[in-house]
Amino acid sequence: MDHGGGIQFLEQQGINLFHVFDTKDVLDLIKPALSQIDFEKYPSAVLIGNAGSGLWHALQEYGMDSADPVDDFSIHLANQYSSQFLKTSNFILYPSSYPISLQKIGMRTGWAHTTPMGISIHPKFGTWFAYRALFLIQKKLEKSVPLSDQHPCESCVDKPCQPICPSGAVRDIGHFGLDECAQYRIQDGSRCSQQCLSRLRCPVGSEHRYVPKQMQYHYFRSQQTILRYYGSGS
Ligand code: B12
Ligand code: SF4
Ligand code: SF4
Repeated sequence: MDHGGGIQFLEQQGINLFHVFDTKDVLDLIKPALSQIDFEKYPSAVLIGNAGSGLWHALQEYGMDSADPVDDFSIHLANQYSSQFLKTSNFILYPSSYPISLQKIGMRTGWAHTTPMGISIHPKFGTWFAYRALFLIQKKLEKSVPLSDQHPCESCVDKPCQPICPSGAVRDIGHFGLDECAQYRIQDGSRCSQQCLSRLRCPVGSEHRYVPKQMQYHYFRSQQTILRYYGSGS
């Protein structure tokens, strides 16, 4: 189906990852978080994300004056795409407080694979991507065909992301130590307060690495969340 120019609009704003699901195909991951809605009304679910720095530059144009600029901009884009281009209503599942695992939903697109450092990897963009919005729409769109590219970590023989991690959190694929990482990040003198050394060492998609201000923004915010979860550290 034609998205009424909506995909081009999103691309211009730095949304370069886009996947349409039949809602029934992701219901097992969504429904436990919000059973009260009538899913029959929403036949399609759209997942959008950004890779690289395009969205960051578009955000500077849009404005960063709110408390949560990236999330607010992402909601704005999801709403514009739904109402202006598809002429339909949506129900935003993310950003929100619903406990829905974007990483698990992302795996079903075929472009996200599990790494030793937990964060998922894209065959082209490496780990330099994030999910920006997940929303249900009241229109049936043609579902996207999942990518079938090879998992980049399987052909990465040396796995340089492992030895560089100072907390020992980066082990085998699917066995990331989130607690060790988080505790290390908030220690005094941590080398990971504003960056992830393992992520920087991964060769896949390094040309799509975030620009310094973008990296600072995301690492600062996640560090604040870690401080709320794990206390103020030593
Ligand atoms: C809460 C949260 C965190 C918390 C986790 C605290 C905790 N133990 O609960 C903290 C602050 C630690 C965190 C950190 C990061 N996060 Co985070 N996080 C989330 C968030 C908002 C919710 C997770 C959740 O509760 N899911 C609901 C439950 C039902 O699903 P779940 O899969 O079982 O959830 C667990 C995992 O998601 C895990 N988790 C959360 N973040 C991360 C990151 C990694 C690398 C791993 C292994 C696990 C993990 O914690 C959850 C609870 O146990 C998700 C967005 C989302 N809605 O999925 C992003 C998300 C998972 N995080 C993401 C990212 C990028 C990061 C950071 C790299 C951010 C940064 N720049 O520092 C770091 C990674 C860790 C590191 N190396 O420092 C991305 C991952 C994208 C990708 N490519 O895979 C997500 C999907 C957000 C997004 N918009 O794309 N995060
Ligand atoms: S360095 Fe290799 S093993 Fe580590 S995340 Fe990158 S591709 Fe995967
Ligand atoms: S942020 Fe630092 S401690 Fe955490 S995984 Fe990356 S390199 Fe390891």
